[in-house]
Amino acid sequence: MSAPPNLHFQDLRPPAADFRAAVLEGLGRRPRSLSPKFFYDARGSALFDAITRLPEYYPTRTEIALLRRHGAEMARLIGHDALLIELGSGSDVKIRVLLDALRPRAYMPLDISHEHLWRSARAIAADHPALAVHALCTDYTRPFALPAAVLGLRRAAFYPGSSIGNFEPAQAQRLLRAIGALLGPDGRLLIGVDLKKDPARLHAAYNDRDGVTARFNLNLLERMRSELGAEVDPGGFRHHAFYDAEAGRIEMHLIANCAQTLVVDGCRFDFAAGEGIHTENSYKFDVAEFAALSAAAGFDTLQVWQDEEGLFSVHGLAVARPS
Ligand code: AVI
Repeated sequence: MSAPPNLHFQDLRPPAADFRAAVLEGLGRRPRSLSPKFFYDARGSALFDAITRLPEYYPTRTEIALLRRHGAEMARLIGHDALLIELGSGSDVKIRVLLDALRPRAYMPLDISHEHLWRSARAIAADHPALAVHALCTDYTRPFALPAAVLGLRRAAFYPGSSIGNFEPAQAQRLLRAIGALLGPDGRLLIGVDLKKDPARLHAAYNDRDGVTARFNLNLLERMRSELGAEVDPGGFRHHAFYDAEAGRIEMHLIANCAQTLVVDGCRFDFAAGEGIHTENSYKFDVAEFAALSAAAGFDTLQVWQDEEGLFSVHGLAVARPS
């Protein structure tokens, strides 16, 4: 299918050299770690989509139910005719629930995964011919410019999925502040935030029975092999995820089953059995805790929606006026 006339697509995806540099740096430090943003190559994005459909992974369906139930209130908070920027848009399921209620003038989905973004932006543009869709393939933690065509519009952002929890609190605060600066004085932000809960429930969500999350985690090693020509045996590592209640976060690691050597660009990285790479944190919040984080980043909380079980929340925020 060719691109619909209302779709504008800009490809500013990070160069492969970024992944290479991050791998060399991340494997060289102790403890070894890699940013979770590297999960999302085409296969990783497809595996993440599969995660969102797992019975154990409650966040996606709970957030979608909140969007369905409270979409009209959320639209009132955002207002019509805005430029709607979606961070980490991934698949288009969530925005489709809101679009009819929000009636934005222009929609700007941002995602690091090229195929994913292309597919979903094209489908949204085809189904909403009157909506200008300005898709931008980028790492949204880096500064980016808005297209000239949307500069006069009032701005709002949608940041679903609790991806904000994949950042360290200080980084999350910086990112929220940057979003506020982009949105400007009348800016509104709808953000999905996963809540603290029974650790057993959290543990199950990141250790699904079918092993999809394990494949998602191990795909990082496949990606090193296919993109960087790394010498590594993904079968020599296993997925390890647990909830650290004190830190309030899920941690994911790749652990060597027995002694392993990983070679990238002629650099050798030796792993003893049980040694690993820290691949993700996923912070969980209380509603008040997240309100404090967003306030520290310059937002006022206007409204918070959550499900009856208290699993997940969507926060409606406004850029605070300088006092
Ligand atoms: C994208 N992000 C919010 C997911 C999460 O739950 O932290 C990524 C994920 N990792 C394992 N399962 C899902």
